[in-house]
Amino acid sequence: MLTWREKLGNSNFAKSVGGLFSGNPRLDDDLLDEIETALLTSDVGVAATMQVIEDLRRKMKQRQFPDVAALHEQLRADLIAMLEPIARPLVINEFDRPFVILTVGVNGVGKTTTIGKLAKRFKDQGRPIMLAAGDTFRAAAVEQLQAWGARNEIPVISQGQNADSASVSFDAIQAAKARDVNILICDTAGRLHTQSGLMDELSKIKRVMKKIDSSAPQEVLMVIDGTTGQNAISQVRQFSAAVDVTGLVVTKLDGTAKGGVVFALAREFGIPIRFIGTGEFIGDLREFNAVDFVDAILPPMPGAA
Ligand SMILES: Nc1nc2c(ncn2[C@@H]2O[C@H](COP(=O)(O)OP(=O)(O)O)[C@@H](O)[C@H]2O)c(=O)[nH]1
Ligand SMILES: [Mg+2]
Repeated sequence: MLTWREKLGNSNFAKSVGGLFSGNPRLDDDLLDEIETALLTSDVGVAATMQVIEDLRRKMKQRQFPDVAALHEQLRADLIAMLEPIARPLVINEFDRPFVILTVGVNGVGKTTTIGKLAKRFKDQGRPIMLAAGDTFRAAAVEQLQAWGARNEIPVISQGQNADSASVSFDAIQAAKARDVNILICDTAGRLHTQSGLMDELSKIKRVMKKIDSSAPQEVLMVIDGTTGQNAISQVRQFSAAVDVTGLVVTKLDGTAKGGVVFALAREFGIPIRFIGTGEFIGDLREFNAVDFVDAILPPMPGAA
């Protein structure tokens, strides 16, 4: 398996922020300005960027940095500190039967792909798992999940295209209870915050789930495309208003995604990032970890061991 750095090292963040340190820069205000610009263009967002730059500026004024390497080290520490509070893994209780994960997000962000990756991960942990084909909007979506379930010997509850998504979820929780399944992951159709009917449908799915189990869904997992930049912020705001998002997955951080959006999300919402998606293959899902993430997108100081 590729390392985090091999997967995330092509990000715009790695190139623009990391690149500043490779040219033997001088320790001065210009360097701080350049870091500021690089953070902003990597989607870190204004608030998170200001927080980092102000800390660096203050410490530079106090002559706390003997050299550029020391500033680099502080930048790394500040970035890690920003992510540490939201790097909280998804904990699944053995005794939740089922622990229901409701997957939500905009179209094409990687919901169904992430469900496949998660299912594989949980199955490998020996947990009995079931999927619900709640994206009833497109026939292909139901088939996509069914085919995937068949290949991996994971049961998929579905009612076909155009079925009521809430009713699929209701059936699925009942089936999961009957079969003593540990984890049920429910897919949903992608939607935009402007589609108020579809946003209402999400709240309805939640309400219907609660009729069977008042603590369901145990996790509302919102999937975000890491290449969408600052738009991700408004997506999370809108979905949170409709269904109270409890965890995030940021996908497509392989390739040239800017990567900085992770910091913007951390700063803006404080919602835990559970996993990151680093490719189209089944194994391309990593539990989010602040140190590994920062060390992957911020190259080490050149010349440092
Ligand atoms: N490069 C890359 N592609 C991804 C990742 N996750 C999903 N995709 C691709 O994104 C596209 C949409 O994925 P899908 O799961 O159908 O999105 P959905 O509409 O949210 O269910 C597919 O082509 C996936 O292969 C990822 O982490 N990295
Ligand atoms: Mg889908």
